[in-house]
Amino acid sequence: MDVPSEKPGRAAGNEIDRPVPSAPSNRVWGSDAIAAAIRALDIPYVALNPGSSYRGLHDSLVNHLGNARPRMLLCLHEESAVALAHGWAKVTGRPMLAIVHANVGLMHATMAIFNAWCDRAPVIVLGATGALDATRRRPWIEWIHTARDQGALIRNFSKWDDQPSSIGAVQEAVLRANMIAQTAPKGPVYLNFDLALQEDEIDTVPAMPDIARFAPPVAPEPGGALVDRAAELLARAERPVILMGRGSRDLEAWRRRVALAEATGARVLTDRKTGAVFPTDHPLHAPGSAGTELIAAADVILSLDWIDLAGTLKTACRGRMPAAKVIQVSPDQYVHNGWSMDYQGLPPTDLYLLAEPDAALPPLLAALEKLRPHPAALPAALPRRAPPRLSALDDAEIIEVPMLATALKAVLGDAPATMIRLPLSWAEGSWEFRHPLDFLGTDGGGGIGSGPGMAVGAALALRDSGSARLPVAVLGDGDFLMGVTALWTAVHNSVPLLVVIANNRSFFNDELHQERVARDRGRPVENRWIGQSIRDPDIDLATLARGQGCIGIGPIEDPKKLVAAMTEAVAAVRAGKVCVVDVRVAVGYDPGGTAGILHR
Ligand SMILES: Cc1ncc(C[n+]2csc(CCOP(=O)(O)OP(=O)(O)O)c2C)c(N)n1
Ligand SMILES: [Mg+2]
Repeated sequence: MDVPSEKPGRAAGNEIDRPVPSAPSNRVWGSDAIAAAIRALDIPYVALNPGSSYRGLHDSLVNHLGNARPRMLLCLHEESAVALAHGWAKVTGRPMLAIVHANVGLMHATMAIFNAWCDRAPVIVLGATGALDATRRRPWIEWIHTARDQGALIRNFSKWDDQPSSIGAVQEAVLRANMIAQTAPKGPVYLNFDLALQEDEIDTVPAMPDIARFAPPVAPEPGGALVDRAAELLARAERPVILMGRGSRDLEAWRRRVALAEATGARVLTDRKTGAVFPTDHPLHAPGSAGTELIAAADVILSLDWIDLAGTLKTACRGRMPAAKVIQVSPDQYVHNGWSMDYQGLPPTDLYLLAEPDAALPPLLAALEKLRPHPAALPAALPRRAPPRLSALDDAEIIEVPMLATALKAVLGDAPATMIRLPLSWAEGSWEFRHPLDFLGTDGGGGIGSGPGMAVGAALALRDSGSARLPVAVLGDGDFLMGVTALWTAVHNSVPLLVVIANNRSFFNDELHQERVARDRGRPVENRWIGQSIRDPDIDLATLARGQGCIGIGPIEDPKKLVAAMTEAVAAVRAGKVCVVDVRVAVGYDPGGTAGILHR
């Protein structure tokens, strides 16, 4: 039996899981070359759950590279590993690595890959297969974990996959994966390494080509007559509306979006499916509840990669074609395929800039400035909703979801926070977004269970960037319970994170669906909770958190105790801890809320 000569463990600071150094040797294996190719990407972490199909690569990452750049983030489920990488990408815009075992590991990872695909998030997933050469396969296990075409499992919702069959081909595949994942529309890619290729001894680890010569392309700026025409339409518009959809976390891009709105005087709608792209307290920002009316009355609609433009227009215009001229700015069509309908309906488009909005704004702004050198006069802000006042917590019997915002705000004041995730039950207007990192959007693919993993990945990226922002994820109890073990990875790696659970003890979204069906069919609506409610026994979520080394607070049921609970939690996170606050909330959704506008 191998006995480690030194206890595995924690060194100072972030340097944990440090391996005992290997004795000097000239012997190298294929997986050392694969690890060296991965190292060239200079990605700090690889989130993984182990498996024998990549035991060669695992050894190389630990013993050849010394578990540094990339350093392993052990996850307790493959879905969390990919969700971690997705959360990281939401903050940085760049890919993290995830490794999943042959067949079964990839199968566990599929929903998270689908979420990344729908969210247009770059993630590099690595995996393995038992030797494709059948004479080299160990009996049983390597046969069940070998598939002729493993990438087929996820090909319909990933941008590219490969199974390179030589070390030279591995180098090229790693470089190509890095480029494709980061070329808009961004998305997940998958590389599958043959076990024999990993485990064969080789003479030397070949040098990698200069990575700078294989950088992802810079997003092209559109130009010419199309941009001029778009600027003319916007300059002449009397009732323009901008639908601000997908956008980066870049502050300059944020300022340009504000400048565009102010140059045109357009009302701006935002969507909670995407991260913060426009200040929600700007006088031009319109609440989602005003969306239908604004869109129906608009004469020009500018969509900046708005998710589901066709659905939004259809709902607002009650099934009719919009009277407004529609300008679409989006590169999304490049990844539409025949399997996934996440491309949504086909929107009527009068002018199409097949470009990333962040790249289209500089030329569009320049063209607008020539036509309209002075910004439009700002109209009065539309009426907005606000979270309940702090005093409401003293009078209430039961905690309503908007009170979570009230209590958090009371504790945080103006200190910066990143709302990594907000639950389905979150009411619009509860929290203002004034910076691109104030909110990171949702899961992308509507896959419940991604919340905890994405929260850990995003919190890690915030920690590593030296951000003073408090990382906060407000999760539904259903979402939390499906992905809860992701939190162990945060504790093990000392990633501060606050998780507040809007615990209605139900998969409540679906209670509403059952209610609707029962109503339509004249059946008893009071049965809507059966097969939906998570009670008898009620789950003690704080205990699940404590069991993994987090600080667990709750269940909090009394509104008067909410501020004290949040105060304790925020202090714990500021001291570097992972803290979970289980808040038992009233069932119910905000009618105008959730997806921001028009979607349910
Ligand atoms: C993987 C997965 N399973 C099931 C669903 C269907 N679904 C959508 S919302 C939801 C309920 C989520 O519960 P919770 O996170 O507690 O939020 P709540 O609706 O209670 O506010 C479910 C089950 C889904 N979207 N994804
Ligand atoms: Mg719930």
